[in-house]
Amino acid sequence: MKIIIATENTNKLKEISEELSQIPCEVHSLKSQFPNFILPEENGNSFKENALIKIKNLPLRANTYYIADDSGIEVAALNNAPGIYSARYGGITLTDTERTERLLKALSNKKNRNAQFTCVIAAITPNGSHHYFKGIVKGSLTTEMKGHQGFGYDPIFIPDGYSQTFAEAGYELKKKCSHRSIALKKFKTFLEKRVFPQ
Ligand code: ITT
Repeated sequence: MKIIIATENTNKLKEISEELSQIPCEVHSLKSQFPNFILPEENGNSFKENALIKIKNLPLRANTYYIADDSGIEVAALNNAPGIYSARYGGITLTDTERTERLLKALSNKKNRNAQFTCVIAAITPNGSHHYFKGIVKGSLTTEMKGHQGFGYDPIFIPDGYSQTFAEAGYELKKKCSHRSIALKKFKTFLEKRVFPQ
């Protein structure tokens, strides 16, 4: 069985591949299988819609599951922005660091530092059915960037129950409690029941 991951974000690809490495299947990036495929514009209104958009035009193949991740950070003091616009917050030309600094600036006079990361994994099965798996991790935002691991907003996010940002603690912490790990664990349970029944 093959799982093809549709993302242009190399950090996401690494995290998803690592999480799926424990199951008996081949895991491939979309680029390695369809080098000329361009991910469609993400013009949906939810994580769920945007996750499906990334894979819905791919050709169905026997024994092949397509998956895509749409994710983002929702900040309570900003009415849950940037949410589905997290990758574009501040404009598409910004680097991750510039984007994160911009978010910190928008929060500079805000006492409420609550935030959550959400991830929705969309999956298309070999027979074309669609399935969704959601993960949320709640936490709080720091007032300055801390740590150098991970990507995106990892340097300012401390998950509830921990004292370090995702960027300080690194992948071991994300593996335990991140939005992506939670969604992927649900996807793995689905696969185990469907593809590898006892
Ligand atoms: P693909 O669409 O190609 O998968 P992308 O990075 O554009 O890549 P999204 O549209 O889902 O993906 O945007 C997700 C953004 O949310 C991402 O670029 C980060 O800014 C942020 N984000 C999501 N998960 C994150 C995580 O685990 N750590 C830090 N930031 C994250």
